[in-house]
Amino acid sequence: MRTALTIAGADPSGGAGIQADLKVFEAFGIKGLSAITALTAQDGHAVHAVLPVPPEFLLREITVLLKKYRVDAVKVGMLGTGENAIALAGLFKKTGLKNIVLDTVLASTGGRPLIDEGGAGAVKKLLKYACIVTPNLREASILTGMDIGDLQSMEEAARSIHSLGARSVLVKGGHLAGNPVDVLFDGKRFDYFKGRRLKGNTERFHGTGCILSAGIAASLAKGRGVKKAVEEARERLASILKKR
Ligand code: PXL
Repeated sequence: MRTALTIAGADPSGGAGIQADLKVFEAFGIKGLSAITALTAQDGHAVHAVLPVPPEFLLREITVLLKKYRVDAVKVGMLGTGENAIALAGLFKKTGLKNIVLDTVLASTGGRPLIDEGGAGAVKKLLKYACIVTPNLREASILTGMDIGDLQSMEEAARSIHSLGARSVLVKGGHLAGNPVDVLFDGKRFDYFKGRRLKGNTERFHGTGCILSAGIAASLAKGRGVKKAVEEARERLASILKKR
């Protein structure tokens, strides 16, 4: 059975993090494995507290799984600490894991940091292992130091993040005004994925980045190419949002 591993934070409210990722893997018909980077206390609206796992323990969680299972794709989400990011970079270098989807989670929508200070710099060390990286506008702006407010600056940010080592970059336009567009850049060409602006509160959109990146990983695990994986993940996300 095709298998994907999520390396992410735990969300007791179930909408984001490993809980969301495992549900997505199941919906794609693949086996889901998980390694928890941090516990959170949250209620679907706001994150109240974060307790990261030490890097040695995170590596232990993963290496135990890798001894037993063949992993076809990996989704990386919230890391909790820069130390965890650096530990993962070392592991990716050693193991040569493929189809790594990097969701550069830096803060919750409510603004609570989901990685410690300086952690964003450590997350950059993971870019060269990523088959695809999926920053939202705020994260793309932090990774590049650019102001991003329109399609042209999204394209420039995608080029800049690609030059940092990620093979494909999906800059998500959900936080732009108007109907959102996601921009995919593979180093050669741009693809544009247009959506419709949906109404709702933070709870409706909680975990959408997690669901999207997990869907991409699941689709890659099934052997699809990057563009097709983004399409399938977006379709799955749209059907989940319809029911919320
Ligand atoms: O959506 C970002 C995110 C990722 N992972 C976990 C989270 C959140 C947002 O709250 O709690 C565990």
